[in-house]
Amino acid sequence: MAEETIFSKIIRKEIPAEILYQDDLVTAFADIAPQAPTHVLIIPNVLIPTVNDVTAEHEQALGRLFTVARKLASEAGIDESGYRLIMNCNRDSGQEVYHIHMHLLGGRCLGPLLA
Ligand code: IU
Repeated sequence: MAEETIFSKIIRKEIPAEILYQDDLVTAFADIAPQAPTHVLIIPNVLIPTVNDVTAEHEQALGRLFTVARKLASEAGIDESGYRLIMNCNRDSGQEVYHIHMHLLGGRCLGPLLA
């Protein structure tokens, strides 16, 4: 069994976070160290440590990450100007929290991906 991270506590509302959306499959909350005017993390409620741990069972929850990203981007008014969705996997990507999460970033020009 993978070890829980602080994100499981955020899902269960055991620690405070600015939760922007929650349903039976996913939770979205504001990143505590925003890198752009809009910086939201969208996570499956089930603990999946990295993308390497994804299986077919997770397809519904992981698909939901995109529909929620789209909804939150629209609500933030950045759907037309544009935004970036990022998922890091393991050390070389800089993954810090081992509960997979989609970063939704926007509200400024983000520049080239590998800058
Ligand atoms: P990464 O993809 O694992 O590098 O991103 C982790 C993100 O989680 C990072 O942007 C942190 O600011 C963010 N975060 C958070 O929002 N709340 C927390 O309690 C912790 C990290 I720990």
